[in-house]
Amino acid sequence: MNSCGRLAIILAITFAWTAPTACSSVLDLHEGRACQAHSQCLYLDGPGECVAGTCEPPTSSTTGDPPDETEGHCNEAECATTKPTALQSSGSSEASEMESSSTTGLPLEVCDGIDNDGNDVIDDLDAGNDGVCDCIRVASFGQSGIWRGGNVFSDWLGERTARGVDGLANQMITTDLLEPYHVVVIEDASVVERVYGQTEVDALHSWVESGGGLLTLTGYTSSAVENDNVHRLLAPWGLGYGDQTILPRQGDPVPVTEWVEHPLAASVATAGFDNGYPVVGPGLVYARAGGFDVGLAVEAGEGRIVVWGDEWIGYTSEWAGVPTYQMERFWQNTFKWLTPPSKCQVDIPSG
Ligand SMILES: [Ca+2]
Ligand SMILES: [Ca+2]
Ligand SMILES: [Ca+2]
Repeated sequence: MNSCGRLAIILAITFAWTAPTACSSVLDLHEGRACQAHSQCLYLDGPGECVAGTCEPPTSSTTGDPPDETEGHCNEAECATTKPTALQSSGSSEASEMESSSTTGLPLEVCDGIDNDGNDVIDDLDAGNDGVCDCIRVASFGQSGIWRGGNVFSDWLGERTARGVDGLANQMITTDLLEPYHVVVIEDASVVERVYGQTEVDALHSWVESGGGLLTLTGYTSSAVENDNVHRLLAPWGLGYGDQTILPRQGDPVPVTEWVEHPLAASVATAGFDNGYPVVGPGLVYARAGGFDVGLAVEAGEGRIVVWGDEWIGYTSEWAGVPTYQMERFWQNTFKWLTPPSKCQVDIPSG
């Protein structure tokens, strides 16, 4: 199958087969991406391979014969009337599972907005067993920080999901723009070059109350106006940040070690913090450090909000070589809790 057919498959699966296409090739979700294991290479036609640190397509030995066009692999009409191909990855054992499921007729979960396997959870797929739903849709507004290495939303999340994050930067926040996403992250909102308008505030408020998951970060610049824009977005819930910066690092980042029992804090003992702001407003303070509230969990209508007082957790270097920090688990918990309970819920592996 050529590249056009591959694109047809993912478009058909993701958007419930709304895009008519002609057959031509297999979609390689992680073609050419950096990897450390086969499980990080997601392909639709079977498990990919991690060769010399780069994802490569499935070999013929793992995929078998090219799929017949009548088996849901080509155009809209055919895919809509036959069983879709699973978003599959992660080694030969899972390839066997896919074959077994085809044999028994049990449907496989795919990223299509439908509960294919009938377990009452939509799109609960984690082929790599990395604790992050492959089908999760995440968008970020604002700008990532530059003070440490790596961006959790682009590299770490990209390796664990089919779509990674859509960086929407300074786009206008509208109901239509937000609609496809499970989780929205507000990064440095002081750089969007405008004050968020009331229609944007209302759109985000409505989206959260209808089941969206919102995460806000701060502490990027220590500017007096840094929080003005994010405060506009959080105002409908009376949430925000204090005025004074707190907890600058003294050598190492300040360890956050006070956690309450909550899914966001499960198996997390320490996270790092450096020069952020205290969180304020009605909600559950789930993390504290140095006498300050630094993490707030809020249930808002059918949606959820996490207000975190710093941006330091956004750098993947935050946990690299620091075994005393459980930042990876922090993020697995955060994406899981912010995702609606009936969608994209996958188990987080222990350890
Ligand atoms: Ca399901
Ligand atoms: Ca599904
Ligand atoms: Ca995953």
